[in-house]
Amino acid sequence: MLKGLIFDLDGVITDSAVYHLKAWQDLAKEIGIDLPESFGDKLRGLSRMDSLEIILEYGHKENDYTQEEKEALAAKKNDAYIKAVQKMTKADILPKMADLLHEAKAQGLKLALASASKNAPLILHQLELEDLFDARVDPATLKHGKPDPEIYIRAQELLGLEKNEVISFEDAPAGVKSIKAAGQFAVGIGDPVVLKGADYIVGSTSALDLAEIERVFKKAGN
Ligand code: G16
Ligand code: MG
Repeated sequence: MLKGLIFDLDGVITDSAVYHLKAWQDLAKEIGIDLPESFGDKLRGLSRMDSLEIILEYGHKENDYTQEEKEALAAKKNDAYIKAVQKMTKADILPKMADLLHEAKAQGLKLALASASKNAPLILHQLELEDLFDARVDPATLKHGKPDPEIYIRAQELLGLEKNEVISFEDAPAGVKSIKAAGQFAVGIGDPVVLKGADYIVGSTSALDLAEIERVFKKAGN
């Protein structure tokens, strides 16, 4: 029986990916790497340091920096990113998402956040959504990033639920892999080809319908 919903943040609740990409592009430019817009999709769901690594590899500069220098680069990107996030308001919540969260709450479902972002508390505050969530995984406490199942297993445990009692929402292939490796029902938001491992897929949050998702979840034997 369905008892809880688990959400990724970036790309599911709000489109912070555009701000991540802009901050990475500015940083990359400073060190001589020209990051195309299409790189944004590669960064989805990856931790800050994993994002920096793939950017340096893309620019053939992965061996040019010490760990300390890499941390300084990541911190610089984060400072720029936080400035952008501080301008976010509840108008930045993706279409239908606020309705879905409130509908779920009204049904008595528990809600958890499974975001790789260390800035998730600040973003939830800006979006005025922090009070809706019963639990939030602190990514600083995780050993592995997505696609490892750790973050979705932790979110489910924080809610005190079993894997067949939750539905998890993701926009990134790494995130869908993480949900499926955790043995949970995955709702993918985005391109069906890219998110093909998910149990139910919508093109965008505008197409989300909680009653329909619950119907498919039950039909799948949950
Ligand atoms: C998000 C983004 C990633 C970002 C990560 C870490 O993950 O999709 O691009 O690198 O958070 O963010 P921060 O640098 O703020 O800690 P998610 O899991 O919310 O999609
Ligand atoms: Mg995401």
